[in-house]
Amino acid sequence: WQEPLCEGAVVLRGFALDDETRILAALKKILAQSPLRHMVTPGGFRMSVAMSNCGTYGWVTDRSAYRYDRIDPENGNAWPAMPGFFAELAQKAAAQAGFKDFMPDACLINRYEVGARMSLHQDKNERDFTQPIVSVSLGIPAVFLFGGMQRADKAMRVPLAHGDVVVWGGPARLRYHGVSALKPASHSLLGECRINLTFRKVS
Ligand code: MD5
Ligand code: FE
Repeated sequence: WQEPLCEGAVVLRGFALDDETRILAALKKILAQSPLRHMVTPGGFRMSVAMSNCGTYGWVTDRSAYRYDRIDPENGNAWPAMPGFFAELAQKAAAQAGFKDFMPDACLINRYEVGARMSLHQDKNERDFTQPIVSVSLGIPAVFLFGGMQRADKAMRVPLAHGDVVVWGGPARLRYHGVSALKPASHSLLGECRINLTFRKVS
């Protein structure tokens, strides 16, 4: 079930559902090594979303900058490896949207509890914007804000549910986007939270 949002952006409804059990089991191991944490932005704000990473690179922020790093600053170790089936899932989704041979080297893990949100931003710390970003939604539903090329452009509201996968590429790759504050709800496997995996090609 494919739902194009605009050129380059496609929602694959339920694409990750067959893998939900495996994904949650893998996340449990990853997060035991590199736990979710609330990072602080260069502006000094504590993010309401808790984050961790797996793969060669992880996205981090602190008081000095946003960046990708091979090392988890909390423990000084490399990030946990990206499971092979994570990369395959992302590659299959990208291929469905027309992006061949997507080889992610970073997977950012975002956990939203009720009330958590992500304000409008662009993802531009990666090197090659011809590479898409693949995002996997798990747990309680969220309203995704899909904006334009300017922060002030009006944003489309896109509901995303457990198992939905979105591929953001082409002209959609650099659009402003965010997530509305999560409404209270409960999911049978994840409880009162949403987890989003974003697969990226950083280097
Ligand atoms: C989320 N995460 O639901 C989203 C999914 C992030 C983030 O935004 O940076 O961690 S990724 C959505 C995305 C990525 C790249 C481009 C666009 C959307 N877009 O053009 O709308 O936690
Ligand atoms: Fe983003």
